[in-house]
Amino acid sequence: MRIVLCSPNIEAAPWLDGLRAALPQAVLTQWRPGDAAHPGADCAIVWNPPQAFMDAHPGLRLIVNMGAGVDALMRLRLPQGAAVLRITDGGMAVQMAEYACHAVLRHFREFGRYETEMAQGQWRLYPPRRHADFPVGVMGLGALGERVAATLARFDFPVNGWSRSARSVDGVHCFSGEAGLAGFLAATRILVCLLPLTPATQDILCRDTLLRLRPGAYLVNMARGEHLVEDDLLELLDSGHMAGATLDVFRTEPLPAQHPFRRHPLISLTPHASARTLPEESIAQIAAKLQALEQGRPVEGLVDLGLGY
Ligand code: NDP
Ligand code: OXD
Repeated sequence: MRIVLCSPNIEAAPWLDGLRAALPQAVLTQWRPGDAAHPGADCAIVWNPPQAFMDAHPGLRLIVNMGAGVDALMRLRLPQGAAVLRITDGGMAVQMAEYACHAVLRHFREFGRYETEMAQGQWRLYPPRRHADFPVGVMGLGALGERVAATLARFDFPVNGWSRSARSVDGVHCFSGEAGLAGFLAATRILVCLLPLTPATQDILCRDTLLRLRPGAYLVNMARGEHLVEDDLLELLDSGHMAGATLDVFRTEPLPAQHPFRRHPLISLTPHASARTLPEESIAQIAAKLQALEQGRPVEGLVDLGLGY
C-alpha cells in the first residue's frame, strides 16, 4: 500500500512516526501544498486537504479522514471511485460526554450564576430544580451522540435522542427521521447537537427548530457551526425563549473578536475543543482499519457519499 499523508494545519511528524510504526509494510510519504503528485499513491490519510491534493492524486482508492466529521472532505471533488473512511470514536466519545455533562449540569445547577454572584460578594441560594423539568434531547445518536445520551441519562435527566434511522439506546427515548422531529423537540428543553454537517442538517438549529423546544430552552452545539443560524439564536435569547447556550463550534473559526457571541452574558464559548483528536488512538484505529480492509473484513466508519456522513 502506498499512503500519502496530507494535513496542512496539523503537525505531521507524530502521525508519520506513528503510522510508520503501525504499518511497517506500507510506503508512507507526506504531501505539502505546492508539492507535485506522489506517484502510485492509492491511499490518503488527510485532515482538511486542499482541492489541489485531490486533483493531483486521481488514483486514490481510499481516503482516510483523521477526524470524525467529513464535511470538509465532502465539499471537495474526490477521485472517482475513492471510498472515504473516518475515525469512529477514537477516544472522542468520552470527551463529548464530559463536555455535554459539564454544560448541562452547569446550566441545570446554576453554577455560572453562583460563580458570578459570589465574585460580586453575594451569598444567595436558589430553589432546587427538578430533573424532570429539564429534559435533554441529543440530535445524532452515532459514535459520539449515543455515548453522550447514555451518560446524561445516568444523571436522572429524561433523555430523548433523534437520528435519521430508528435507533435504540438504553434509558433514552428515541425518535427518528423527519416524522420524529416534532415530537423530539416538543419533549426537549436542553438541546445537544451531535449531528454530522450534511445538506440535510445544515442550518437545522434555526428559529423554527429552537422555537419548538420547551420555553427556557438551552442549546449545546458540539457538532459544526453551520448547523446553527446564529442570528436566530441571538433573537431567541433576546426574547427569553432561550435561556442560554454553550457553543464549541462556529461558522467562522477562530470566532472573530467582534462577534456578538463573544461577550454575550448567556453564551459560554470554547474554541472547537469539545473532543480533541488523539493521535495515538487514531493511528491505532486507522492501522487496524486498513489491515481489516486489506483482509476483506468489514470496518466501521465507511462514509456513505450519498448521505455525506
Ligand atoms: P456518526 O456518523 O457516528 O453519527 C451521526 C448521527 O447523526 C447518527 O445517529 C445519524 O443517524 C444522525 N444523523 C445524520 N443525519 C441525520 C439527519 N438528517 N437527521 C437525523 N439524524 C441524522 O457521527 P459521530 O457521532 O462520529 O460525529 C458527529 C459529528 O460530531 C461529526 O460529524 C462532527 O461534525 C462532530 N464532531 C465535533 C468535534 C468537536 O471537537 N467539536 C469532534 C468530533 C466530531 P443514523 O444513526 O440513522 O445514521
Ligand atoms: C472532528 C473534529 O470532526 O475534530 O473530528 O471536529
